[in-house]
Amino acid sequence: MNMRYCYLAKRVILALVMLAAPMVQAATTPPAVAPNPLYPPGIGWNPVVDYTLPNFAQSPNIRKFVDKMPGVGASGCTVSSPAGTGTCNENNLGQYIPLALPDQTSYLGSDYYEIGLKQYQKQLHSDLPPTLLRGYYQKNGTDSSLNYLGPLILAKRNTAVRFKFYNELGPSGTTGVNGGDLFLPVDTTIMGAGEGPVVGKFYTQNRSDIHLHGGLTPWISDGTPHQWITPAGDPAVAGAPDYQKGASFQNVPDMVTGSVVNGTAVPCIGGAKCFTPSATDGIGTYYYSNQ
Ligand SMILES: [Cu+2]
Repeated sequence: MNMRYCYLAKRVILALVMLAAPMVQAATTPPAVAPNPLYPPGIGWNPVVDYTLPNFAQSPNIRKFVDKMPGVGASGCTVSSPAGTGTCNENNLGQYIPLALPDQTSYLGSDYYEIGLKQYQKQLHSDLPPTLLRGYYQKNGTDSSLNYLGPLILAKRNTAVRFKFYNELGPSGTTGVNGGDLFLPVDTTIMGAGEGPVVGKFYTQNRSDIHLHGGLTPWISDGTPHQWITPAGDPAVAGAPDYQKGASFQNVPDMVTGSVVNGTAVPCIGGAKCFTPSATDGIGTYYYSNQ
């Protein structure tokens, strides 16, 4: 092929590409989306976005700076009605960050919290409908509300924080507000997200784990990728121990009954707070040194 022919061929290909472009556009004419009555014109669902397709432009158009940041609400605070002037320092949508209340008597020298994980909905902006979220709340305090980003735990240097953590997500195979399957697509080809040790049996999408950065945390409480737990009684993992708790999951020895470390029985301090662990209890205990 001589140079001139090659040049011509390139021009033809270019022309074809340019011709093809408008045709592709015509084939993907934005679908008719009914205006959302919740929102004034210019706000709300964008008519040129097809919200039925998986993409990363799912949010409607929203206004800037219309909602206040949620403040921190101390134990015993109240949200006003309408929201915005209560003692929880909540914003106009009623959101605030609950200050977790430490139990300082069950494990002397430690701040002890019982924390639950649930799926819930929250309106994150005045121009958005409620968003489905997963998050934490305190079970042993006075405020068990589900607030994004969950309770605030004020820790002090050299005072350990202990958790009894409950995975209370819904059962596998269910979706919706109380569902256990993730509401986002899961790429099961990523290591740890798909098949477990049993061929054809997948790890569940309601596993959870807690991880703290920068606290000189012992490895058993470090929330590594193999230390997840599943909710109590999830039918998808019945009779399959490898799928109930991660392979390197460990409880804090003195927070459970019957723990033996290096051949010595570990005394269970704070008697009432100790429990008899099982692979299906949906519970994990954590110790953060905060050193
Ligand atoms: Cu980290």
